[in-house]
Amino acid sequence: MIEQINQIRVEAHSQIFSAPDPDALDRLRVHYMGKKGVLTTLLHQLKELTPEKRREMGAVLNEVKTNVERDLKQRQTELKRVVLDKEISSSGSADVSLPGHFAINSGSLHPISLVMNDIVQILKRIGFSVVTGPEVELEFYNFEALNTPEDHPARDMQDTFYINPPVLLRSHTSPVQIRTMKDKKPPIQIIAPGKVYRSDYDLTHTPMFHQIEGLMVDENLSLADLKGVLNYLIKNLFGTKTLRFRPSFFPFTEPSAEVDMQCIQCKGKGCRLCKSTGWLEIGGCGMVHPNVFKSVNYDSEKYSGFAFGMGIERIAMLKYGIDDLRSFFENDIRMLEQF
Ligand code: 2NM
Repeated sequence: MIEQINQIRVEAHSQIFSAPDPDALDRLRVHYMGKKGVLTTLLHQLKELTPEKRREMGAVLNEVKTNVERDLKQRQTELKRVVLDKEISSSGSADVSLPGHFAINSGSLHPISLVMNDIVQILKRIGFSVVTGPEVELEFYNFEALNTPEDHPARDMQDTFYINPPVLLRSHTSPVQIRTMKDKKPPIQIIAPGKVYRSDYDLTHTPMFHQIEGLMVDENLSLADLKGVLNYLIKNLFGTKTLRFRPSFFPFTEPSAEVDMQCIQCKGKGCRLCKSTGWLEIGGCGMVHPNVFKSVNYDSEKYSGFAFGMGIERIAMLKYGIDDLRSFFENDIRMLEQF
């Protein structure tokens, strides 16, 4: 029996490693390890031996069996590689355009960024340029130059985040317009998008939110030009052109107005979204106040200008039908991946 086992040991190894393909290898597996395979048969024959011989032969046989199993496994791995190499070389090269084995999650833009980009791109088409400025500002650019008096409620500690007076977090992006006007002579046609900060936190207010403001200064600009720009913007953003201007007050514009858009849900008939008014407030606007021009050394006899501003969160809620402001700031992937 020992000669037989030793012969198998030598033969099996060389046969396994010269098996040309997976089918030939499988036939060898059956030949040695199968139910009627040569190793299995020998194992059955052990019981005909004396206990002493059985123990001796059993140990040798088990060692050979383990080696054959290991050789089969190793050759299988080698042959898989051979088959794959053959497939790749017969097709000329690997097809790198094949989809991967795993779904890769791609990122997407935050709805606030989407709306911001939309508005910027729409206004760029009619000649506006984007300008940015610091979020940590000085009282001068945030209030004083904007004709906002010392005792104006907006300057109150309760509404504005003061870092160390006169240093504060800007409460609107208008200081960017002031900086631009101090730098450049008219004509000016700019938009200032960015983050702004106010000490306010409830269902409809967050201490940080996003704004975009526009400013145009030239000779002979009028309210008609302002209305033209806003009509164009809202037509391209929401598909409606029906706007309403309600008289209002801002320290930096005169006259000033709140801008309402006809309700996009009920088309003005009245619904829950517009609280039965038929209108949705989308921003504010006005003609630049002469005192603002004075603070940037523009001649208000020669130049006139209009400005407008809107909150991006509010626009995004209307555009995408989002009813909870807080969902913008929670970064819940189930909300974000819908955009
Ligand atoms: C608004 C509403 C009305 C505005 C004014 C200016 C500046 F710098 F030219 F005076 N920038 N932005 C303005 C005017 C902003 O947002 C609701």
